[in-house]
Amino acid sequence: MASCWWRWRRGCSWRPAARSPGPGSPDRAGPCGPRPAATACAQMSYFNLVKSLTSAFPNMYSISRLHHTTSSVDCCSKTRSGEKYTDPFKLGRRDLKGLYEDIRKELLISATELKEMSQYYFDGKGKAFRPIIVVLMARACNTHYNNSRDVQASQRAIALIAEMIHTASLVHDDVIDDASSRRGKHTVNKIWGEKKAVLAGDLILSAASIALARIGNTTVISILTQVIEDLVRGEFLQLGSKENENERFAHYLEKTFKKTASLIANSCKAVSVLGCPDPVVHEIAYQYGKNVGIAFQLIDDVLDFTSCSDQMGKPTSADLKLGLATGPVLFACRQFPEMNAMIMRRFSLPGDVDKARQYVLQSDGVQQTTYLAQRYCHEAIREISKLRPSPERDALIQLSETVLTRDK
Ligand code: GRG
Repeated sequence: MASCWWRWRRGCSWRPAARSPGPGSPDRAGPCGPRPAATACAQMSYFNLVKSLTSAFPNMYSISRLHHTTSSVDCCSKTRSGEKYTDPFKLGRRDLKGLYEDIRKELLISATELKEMSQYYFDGKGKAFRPIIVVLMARACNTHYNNSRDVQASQRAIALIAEMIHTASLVHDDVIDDASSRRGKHTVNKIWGEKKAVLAGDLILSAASIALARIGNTTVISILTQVIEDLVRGEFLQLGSKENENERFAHYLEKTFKKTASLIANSCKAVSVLGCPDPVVHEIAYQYGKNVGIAFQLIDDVLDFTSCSDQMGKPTSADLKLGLATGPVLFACRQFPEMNAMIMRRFSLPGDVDKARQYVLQSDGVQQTTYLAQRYCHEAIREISKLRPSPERDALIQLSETVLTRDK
């Protein structure tokens, strides 16, 4: 099993970037060339180590223990830059005071019902994962370029816009999936109905577009407009399925990039463009966001099998019920080929969902998906480590670990 996903990755452009991997990097064992025996061996034992760790401690996937030397403790770390910080969320939130009030101001419209609907999710209950990455990336790039750690108003606006695009897509997604709960409360479509929910999502998206236009930077406008196209294409990809196993995995990773990672990657790129003129830095910011974003979604797909509904604030096994074969299923199918038929019929026969869930839990699909997420996080860390040291850069390193250890 250790090498099977390399075959899937072949020909897939959504893999972690594999430019000049350093010694010991798992990317040395990539599909492009023969693997030296010692490296292959090291990778096998590394893989077995991760595998045994993840099966023994399903909630303890810390890559810092396995990969790199940043010491990582829960609430207070000495970072590579030598400064102390509490945690990436605390550090990021300093720049995000009043985030939701500011978003609600963007949505100040006269129609009371439309206003209530479009402001419904801006209640401070989301993780604000995207805005936090965005402001940390802004400060990390500003420091890298001119040693200024201040966040520009336009960069903070990108954090708001990213959260607004994210929320608009959640509102639309819940309509498509006919979802009843999100973040532990009823969805907009359940309260106000589908038609009004679609319009509320549109309104949030239009307010985000107005805020984006106000920044007045055409490069940034085109970067964030790409996200909207990707979200729609990603959702569309999810409606289709592939018969061939290799194509299926590539399709899954492309969908994952478009639905989840593109927003994070392009928001990171946008703040880097606003803070620094160097295209190399823009690429680092983009690659960090892309790799963290893919890892984030892979873990989301794992949590759909391992977490309980209360923790997630939405029903679990939701993906199977929607007919979706995510990472854990695709890996499990290697061990239980009888799942192929179920995948093709999108788990539509009575008992399919329960059977598929059992297969996944009996297989190493959860561990393999987690391992894959670790590799994307490792790549994100490799990218961001190219920036000059700063507390924010190190918080982004820490944050990529949080992606792996999160339980909601
Ligand atoms: C309106 C632009 C637009 C898009 C329409 C419906 C659609 C096309 C795209 C759906 C994209 C989508 C909802 C992807 C899911 C991404 C994801 C992992 C969401 C969960 O993110 P969390 O856990 O949520 O950060 P919170 O609740 O913390 O914000």
